[in-house]
Amino acid sequence: DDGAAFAAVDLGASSGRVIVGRVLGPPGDQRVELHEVNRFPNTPVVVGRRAAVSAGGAGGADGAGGADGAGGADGVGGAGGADATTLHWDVLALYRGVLDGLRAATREAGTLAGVGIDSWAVDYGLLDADGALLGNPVHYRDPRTAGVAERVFRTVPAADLYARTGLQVLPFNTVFQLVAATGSAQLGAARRLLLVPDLLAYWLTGEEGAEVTNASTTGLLDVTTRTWATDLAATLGIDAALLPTVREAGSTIGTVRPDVLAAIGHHGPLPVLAVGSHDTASAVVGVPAVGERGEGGGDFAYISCGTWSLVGLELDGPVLTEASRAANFTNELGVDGTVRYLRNVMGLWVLSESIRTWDAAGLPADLADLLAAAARVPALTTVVDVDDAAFLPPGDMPSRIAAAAVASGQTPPQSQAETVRCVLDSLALAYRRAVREAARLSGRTVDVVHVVGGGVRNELLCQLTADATGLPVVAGPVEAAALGNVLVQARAAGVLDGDLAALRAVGARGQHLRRYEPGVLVRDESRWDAAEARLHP
Ligand code: LFR
Repeated sequence: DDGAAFAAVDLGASSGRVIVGRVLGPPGDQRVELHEVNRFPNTPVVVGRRAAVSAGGAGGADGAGGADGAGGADGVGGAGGADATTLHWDVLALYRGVLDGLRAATREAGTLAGVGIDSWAVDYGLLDADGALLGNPVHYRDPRTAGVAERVFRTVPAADLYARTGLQVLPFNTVFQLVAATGSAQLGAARRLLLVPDLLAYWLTGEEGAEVTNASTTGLLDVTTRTWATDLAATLGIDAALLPTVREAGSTIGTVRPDVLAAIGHHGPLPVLAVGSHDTASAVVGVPAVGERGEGGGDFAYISCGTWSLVGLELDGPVLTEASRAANFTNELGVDGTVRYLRNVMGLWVLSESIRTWDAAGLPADLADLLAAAARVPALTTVVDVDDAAFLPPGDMPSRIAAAAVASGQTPPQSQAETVRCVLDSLALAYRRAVREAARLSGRTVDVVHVVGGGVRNELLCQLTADATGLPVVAGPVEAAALGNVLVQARAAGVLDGDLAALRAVGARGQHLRRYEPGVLVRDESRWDAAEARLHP
């Protein structure tokens, strides 16, 4: 028996992939086998444009709209004039990669039982009244949102926003992007906003909607009712009619259109199933935590480690305290009514952007070589606060790391190896901070840390994470998001059943997991506190 086959589309900030997931084995002993059938680069593109003369007009309430001239369509880098640029996603290239992948998946599986789509969060496409896409989606790293959050807080205080949405403040939250775009011709012509996975699902099926896990990253969703905060949108001058009906993971979005079926060579109906469409939500489903909670009766923490590192806990309900807000913890919604209580740590972006910088300068840029060299650098020589907003935009990363070291009174890294080691030590330090704060703020005890995603391959980082958190780390799988995507589809299709723990037990079977014990590279735990004190004296 080949088992039912599902296609998982998983789009990350640097690449997209289509993975066939088969559910194999008899009931009670089922497992999932993943096979990647297409991988394609996700390369953002900078495009010049004529800056709008004035953003005013359609702006929202006082200070939130573009009427003060500091925001709106003219806000990018404050440039103005003809040299304004925007950083875009190449969403049609991604859609082509999806179609190519679904064709390959069909060839491999014969018949697919479902398709599920997840991607990074917050970004969206706008449709006009004919359902046509209005321009390429803007990348969340585009600087158009600089200073927007602070302006919004003058209309709706940060504490009120948090009480309602439970969301951490990241400059690129959808709500801030929309306020930045207020008054633009494009937003004026828009009739529908679809988050990236929902946009691709719309192209496959013709059905519009907003899957709730990803909708929870917009800053426009009520974290308690899991529905749009339409009054909040109105207060900020955002047309709530743009927002489509919310749907939960596990529901059926629709069936693939006949023309698309023909294009991918699939015979027979093919349902598109809603999964945790925020990649982090699917990755958390894919965490191979077995047993009720963590190992010793406490909770498991997770680090979904890719371009970003999402560090936190799975909870039954949100934590909306002032202490939680001050610590910038987010309550993103998870599958099955759960809350993903976590913080965004800047992640492997800091490393990959350093390598990109070196490569462009003709310096050695082989990841494996650099990691091997970094392993020989003494631990905790230099640390930086990776969560500093200075590291968010694309560009020369090593210089920014050096500047941050100097600003905190440390000697900057003297070589590429020292820079890489600084990044890894600093990430581990940030994980320590986030795991501890998540536990403290939610009143939980953590006894194991699961690392999933591409970071699993970085053995030095995994070991440092165990050392820094003082907890065992269980690393794997790399493709946790695709695994969680397939598990939720399989349950929706009736191939699996049970709660998240049951799905995780299926997902964990047959995974090659690696365990790292704490105290191996840095034996004395207090050294991490000393390093922390250099950053936050
Ligand atoms: C990870 C992720 C994060 C989100 C960031 C931007 O891929 O989805 O969860 O904060 O990308 O969308």
